[in-house]
Amino acid sequence: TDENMERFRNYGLGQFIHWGLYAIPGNEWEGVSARGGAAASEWIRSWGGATAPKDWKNTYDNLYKQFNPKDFDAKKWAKQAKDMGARYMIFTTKHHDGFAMWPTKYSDYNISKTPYKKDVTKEIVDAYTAEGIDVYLYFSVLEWNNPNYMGAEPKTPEEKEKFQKFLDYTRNQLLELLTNYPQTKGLWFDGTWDKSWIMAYEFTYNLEKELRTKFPGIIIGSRFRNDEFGKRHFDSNGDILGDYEQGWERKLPAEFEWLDGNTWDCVMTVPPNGWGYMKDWSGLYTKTSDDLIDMLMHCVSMNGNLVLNFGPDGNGKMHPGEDILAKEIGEWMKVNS
Ligand code: JFZ
Repeated sequence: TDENMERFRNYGLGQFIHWGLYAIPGNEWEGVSARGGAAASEWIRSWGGATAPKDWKNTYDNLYKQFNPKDFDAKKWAKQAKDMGARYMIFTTKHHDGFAMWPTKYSDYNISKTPYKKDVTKEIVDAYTAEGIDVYLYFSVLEWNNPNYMGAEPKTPEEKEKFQKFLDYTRNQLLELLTNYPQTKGLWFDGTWDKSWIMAYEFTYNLEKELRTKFPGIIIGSRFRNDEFGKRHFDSNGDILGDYEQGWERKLPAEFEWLDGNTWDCVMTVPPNGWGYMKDWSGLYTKTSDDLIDMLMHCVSMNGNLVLNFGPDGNGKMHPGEDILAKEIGEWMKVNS
């Protein structure tokens, strides 16, 4: 609805939270820590070369047996986000590893099978909503460990059947999420760059309509539907896909004329790259609160939102560096926003 979109355009600052099984290794595998641009901690399962986890099916994929975040306190996170001045947040309900942070009926690979058992997504949605912070759900369509997932275009009848199962599963999970967590204001999609998803254009077109009918007012990011135009997420009429453009990732937009009249967000990491918990920030250029406030002003002056990422550890605690940034940004926001 126009009202919801108006609200979106006025958020300014948001908080992203990447939290999943990858928080446990924290960017280190058997003593090796990858550095630099490609070393995103949430990608550890598929790191290449010397830092690649050996035998990830028996190692990484079993991390859920250790997931027991004793320090997790959604109310504390929400209070911190509120004090920082965030008006919305995006939570990773399922990243590329396919592990669901809610007790989904459609896969066993989910939070209820961990020693922790509790539905962290519900706790997060409730706590942030109680603080008056709008909640958006991050959802990766791509899954590394799902035999029905296909990166390439499904060709044989068998492949087509499998992929159809995957599409049904995706639809079920999205309907389930929006049903379970009715306070959800919107969706932030990811992992839609593979050819198989691009080919599923009609499926996403129909599903987008279904979601809008069943959950009126839901705000859908542009990265849900993808097509051959790639990163810009336009459809063939040149119209932007979804309600807002999810186009800016770790860099600020400079394409002034193109942004005109559009609605967008820019998501930002503290380290150069890496969204999940990174134990060791040493030797990396991490952004300061001054850097981030400059970025926020840049985005807001162009009618966009800056969404600052936090990657809590396997126990549910924020990185100490993130605690400092949240506090410093909050102090600035109190005076200036
Ligand atoms: C994706 C994820 O792979 C990553 O782990 C993280 O969750 C991030 C928020 O999203 O990474 C991307 C996706 C798309 C682009 C760049 C990084 N892109 O379109 O430039």
